[in-house]
Amino acid sequence: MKTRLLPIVALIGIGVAHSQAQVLSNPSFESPSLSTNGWTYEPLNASWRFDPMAGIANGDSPWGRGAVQGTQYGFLQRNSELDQTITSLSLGHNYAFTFWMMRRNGGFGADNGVPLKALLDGSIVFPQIFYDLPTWKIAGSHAFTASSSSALLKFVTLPDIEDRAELIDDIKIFEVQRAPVASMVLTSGILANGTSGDILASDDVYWSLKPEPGSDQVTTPIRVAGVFGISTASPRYLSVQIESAASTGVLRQVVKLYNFQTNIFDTVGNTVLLSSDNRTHVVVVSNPTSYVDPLAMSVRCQIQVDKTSFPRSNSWRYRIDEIAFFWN
Ligand SMILES: [Ca+2]
Ligand SMILES: [Ca+2]
Ligand SMILES: [Ca+2]
Repeated sequence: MKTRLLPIVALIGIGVAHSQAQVLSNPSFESPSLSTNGWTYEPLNASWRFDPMAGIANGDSPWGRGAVQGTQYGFLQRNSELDQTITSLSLGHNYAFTFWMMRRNGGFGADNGVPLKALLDGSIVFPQIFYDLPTWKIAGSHAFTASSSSALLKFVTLPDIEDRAELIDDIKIFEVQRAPVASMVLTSGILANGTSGDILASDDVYWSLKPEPGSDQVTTPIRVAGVFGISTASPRYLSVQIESAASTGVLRQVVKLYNFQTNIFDTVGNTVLLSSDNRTHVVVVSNPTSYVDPLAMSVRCQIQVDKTSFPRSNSWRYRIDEIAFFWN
């Protein structure tokens, strides 16, 4: 088996954690201080720009039943936005953010949620998600690289349906480290072109894979297993970014992470691939510690690719331009 093991020399160093200037003002919507159970559209002096149907609420309001952090939270009703220019980013460094979301839950008229997404300078960093439950849930953005010291962070809700609103609170932006790839091994399928080292950068140099001959009825024609080293046993954030493509539009890419608490691989991502390079982001902010080997302080990732339709011909190719793994 030694010949199939293709260890990769770590090219990406682990950055030194450092104290960081505040990049986001009023991240918990505690300013301006409203009266108990009060609320207002478009509050002034909040550091955020609000659309006319977005605002801040306090405590037990027509919008919700209390904050995650402090006593106040933001709300976005129907199709609306709130945004802020974040500052003090370090050029070329990687960042991500977490926040909490839940649906409108004030018992005042309809209690319905509305799909929410987040953009950074117009690029989606949190995909549109419809979270329609009356309990706060933590959510996490993609990792993103600062291309200047400031950027516009915007939360947007759609569609424009009366009485629907989403609440948000306690946004935390933090620097993330890019983890070195300890190893990346092809455990099912055969090499068509390139080497596993080709996944280290988004440079259109590919690790190109194809199914084993005669694997028509095989459930998992291609499986890649990776190990990423991190420097903590208890991260608050993990994400995998895979830039990949398929030669046919019916290939499915399933991303799994090994759960060291239950000793099974959990499916954390499932996408149909495109014929040109596309980035898949998988973000873990709910109990990320369960995915870290507490002794080796590493994360095990598995990527499976198969065809979603019959016949399972083996004339197709799967190619990976880059796999990047981020943690905090
Ligand atoms: Ca708050
Ligand atoms: Ca590419
Ligand atoms: Ca590459």
